[in-house]
Amino acid sequence: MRPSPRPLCPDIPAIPWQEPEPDGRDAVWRYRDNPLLDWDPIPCASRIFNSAVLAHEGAFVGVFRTEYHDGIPRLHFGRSRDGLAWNIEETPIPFDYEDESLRRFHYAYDPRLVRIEDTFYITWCNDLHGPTIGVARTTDFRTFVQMENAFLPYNRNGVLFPRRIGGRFAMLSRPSDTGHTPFGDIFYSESPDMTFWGRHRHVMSRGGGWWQGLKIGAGPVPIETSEGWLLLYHGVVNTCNGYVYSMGVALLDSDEPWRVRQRCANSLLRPQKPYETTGFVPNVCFPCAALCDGASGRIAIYYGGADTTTCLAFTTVEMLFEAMRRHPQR
Ligand code: BMA
Repeated sequence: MRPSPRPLCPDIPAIPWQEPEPDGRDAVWRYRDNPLLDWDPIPCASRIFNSAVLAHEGAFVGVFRTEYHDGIPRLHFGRSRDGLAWNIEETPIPFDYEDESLRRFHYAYDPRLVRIEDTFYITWCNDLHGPTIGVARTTDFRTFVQMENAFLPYNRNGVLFPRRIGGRFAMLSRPSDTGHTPFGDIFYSESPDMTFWGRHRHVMSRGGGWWQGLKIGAGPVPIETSEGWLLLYHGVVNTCNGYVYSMGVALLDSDEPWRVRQRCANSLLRPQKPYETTGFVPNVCFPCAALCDGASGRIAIYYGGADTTTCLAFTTVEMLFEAMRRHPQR
């Protein structure tokens, strides 16, 4: 018998968790009290969604896509004791700048948050005369330094790996256009210093099942396992009623993550509940963060619902592998 895949990540004893329903058939199941954040979550904002969460010092921290009443998204910092109830700051993260020319703000959205060695990095969709990948670092969640944008425009869904690979920082991203991009595949890039990015590799393309026929983009920071990196990602189909965003999973090679080892042909989470099908943009499940407890293999996925709500869903390392085994994409 093959040994079961082991998560290679720190333990999070306090990871938010609910068991699936006894008759549950799905590899991913929703938190029963979703959404965590609903309309008008803080006075300055009508919606908080597509946000990033990390376990930190026995509790949880997050960077939140906070949509103001002028419709412009900004990044806010938040804390939670249990990963469920969030205390989100009333003002945007006050970035310092590594270089003064970075001091321009038009919008900031879809953050990801990762710890690499002793530093925490935020990546997000930033404006550089069109969308690209903004990067910032902090060591204490008090002082945040915005660094060089990773790429030329146009690009979205910049997701760092949680450790160096082959001695270099590594990032997934999705080259795009200036608007609602009707195409898109996932690429891999490396950097020796978080400033200069290169050695770009193609990772995987849209296509296969219709749910991911239009475009795909990396979701949460990849989860390291004994078999490779588990990548949760979003896939989009263009329907006669607009784009529909679902979530899928693939396994990337440990040392050469541009090589796809396995990929599930089916979506694992599709817009279905009212807080996913109805909102500012209907029919969106958009994962941006996943906590994984190394001891149990439990995974808590944070995703945006309908560009309006912050939601939570659960799975395990084992169940994601099982889904890829049962429904392989060929
Ligand atoms: C994408 C991004 C996401 C959003 C999605 C659906 O292009 O802007 O932030 O959730 O569209 O509107």
